[in-house]
Amino acid sequence: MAILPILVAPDPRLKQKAVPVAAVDERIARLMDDMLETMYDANGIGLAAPQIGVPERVIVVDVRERDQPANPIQMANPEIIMASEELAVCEEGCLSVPEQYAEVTRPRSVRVRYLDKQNEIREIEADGMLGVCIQHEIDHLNGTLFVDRLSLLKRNMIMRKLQKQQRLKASA
Ligand code: GNR
Ligand code: NI
Repeated sequence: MAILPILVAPDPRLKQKAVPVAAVDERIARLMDDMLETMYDANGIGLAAPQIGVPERVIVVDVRERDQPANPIQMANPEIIMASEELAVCEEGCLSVPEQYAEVTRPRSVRVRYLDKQNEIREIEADGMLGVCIQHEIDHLNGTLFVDRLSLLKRNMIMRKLQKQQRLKASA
């Protein structure tokens, strides 16, 4: 397993659409494990392959509560096959937009079809934090960041703050 560096916006690789995997083979299974290790190391609850510079449709999530045992889900080619009409607002952050947070509106629950680590087709119904996180990760596969779902004004504000913060960090 390996901990990989996470790309930070405005890296152009975060804007590209990722391609489906042909199957979950040994290479993809290894990628899933490296992503999980990278996510845990960064204290994230989700990670998408484009965030580590891999343009393939693979995501990992673990939204367990504090003090609960690990509960990782690793998915290839995740697809939202149903979304509730009802919406919900959640405060989101992103490892690729570090230390910036904003309220994002999304469907309250989604039904997702994906390939698991054994290359088996699976479906889950996800709401709450799991639903938010899976939708956030699938957005990454389509080159979309949570800030792209905000008003232009809010997005520009966050991106300016992020770039200022990154400049300060680089000169520290
Ligand atoms: O760690 C993360 N926390 C988070 C909080 C609210 C909504 C979405 C997320 S996902 C984020 C990790 C990340 O950037 N995944 O792409
Ligand atoms: Ni993210």
